[in-house]
Amino acid sequence: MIITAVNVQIFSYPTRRAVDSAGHAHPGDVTQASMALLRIKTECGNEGYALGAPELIRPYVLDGFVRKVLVGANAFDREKIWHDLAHWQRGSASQLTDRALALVEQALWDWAGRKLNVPVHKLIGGYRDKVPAYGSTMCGDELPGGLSTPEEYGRFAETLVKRGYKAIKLHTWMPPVSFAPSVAMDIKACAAVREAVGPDIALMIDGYHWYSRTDALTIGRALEKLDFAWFEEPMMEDSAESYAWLAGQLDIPILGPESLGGKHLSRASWVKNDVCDILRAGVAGVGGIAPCLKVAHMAEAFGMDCEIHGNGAANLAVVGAIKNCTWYERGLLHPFLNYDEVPAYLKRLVDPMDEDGFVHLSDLPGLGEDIDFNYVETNTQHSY
Ligand code: LLH
Ligand code: MG
Repeated sequence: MIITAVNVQIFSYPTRRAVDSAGHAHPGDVTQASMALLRIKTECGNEGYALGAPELIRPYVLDGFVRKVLVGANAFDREKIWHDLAHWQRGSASQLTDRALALVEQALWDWAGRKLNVPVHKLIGGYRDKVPAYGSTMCGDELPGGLSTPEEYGRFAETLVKRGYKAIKLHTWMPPVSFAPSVAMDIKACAAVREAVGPDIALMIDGYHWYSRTDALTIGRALEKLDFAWFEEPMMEDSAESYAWLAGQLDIPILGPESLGGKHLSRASWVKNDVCDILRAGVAGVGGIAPCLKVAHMAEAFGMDCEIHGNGAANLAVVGAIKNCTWYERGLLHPFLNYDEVPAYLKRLVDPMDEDGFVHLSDLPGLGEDIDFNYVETNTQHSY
């Protein structure tokens, strides 16, 4: 099945999510945002799709690398295509990112699923049809009634439990919030949430990512008393030594790495050097579904869990395909936003959750994104 065309459509859609000066999402006024629809077409006329940030797959990246590798290749040869693209990264002066690799590879999986009339999570594993979700909050803010105090986290946690969530992960306050980072506030927020939801809800924290070793140790010891399930990315992940130091002193499981580069290879080093207790990888962060599966399977071979980072169809497909991941990360959530609202460019949510907190895997062929192609056409800004 030879690939004949790779195209991108940039379209606009309304969003209530705004990004602060450090890149963290918060609620905002309704604005128009842009999204890229990557389309990979083969000689038989079938197409595969992936949705992502326009800058990832801008014309320079599409012409300079992606089309050169894909056009003329067999769409079933994902591993070969992925390695050829990964090779291009070295000579691309950092222009071809892991996230771009992931987007292209996702579209190839979507193509294969649609072509074979099978959901991708069945093609790549087929472990389960539903998975418990944790409600993953947005980072803390200074919006009254939002996530601006420990008490507000507590109240929001109660709402999430009523919605069905059996687990909650707090993203706490990070700069540019005026009082962030704050060890004391992070501990207070965790205590308020535990107090609000009682002992039977699993809790995790993903706080300021650049704490010192000693600050992280202080938080970790408090989390142990509050019976938290894991402690995520408290320090810069470039320092594996700091994580090994922390994990060596705490009983609470340390989870990572999430934002560290190095695809599946860096995760192998963390396992070999006993740097963490639970491994982490997300499709976008490690360069695709296949490298993400490699991480999860490696973790399984070492008796470790691998918690998949992030929401969305591709991450959900991986979670559905593996055994050693307990939760799907649903979010990011905020009291001012309704996550259950379907985005304008989709016909249904990719991760619908029932009242018992289970997200159901799609039975659609492909990745499970039910794209509203009429909406995309009507709102297309430009194509290339
Ligand atoms: O810093 C943030 O905005 C969040 O941590 C975000 O990156 C989120 O994707 C995350 O870490 N989830 O686990
Ligand atoms: Mg995280």
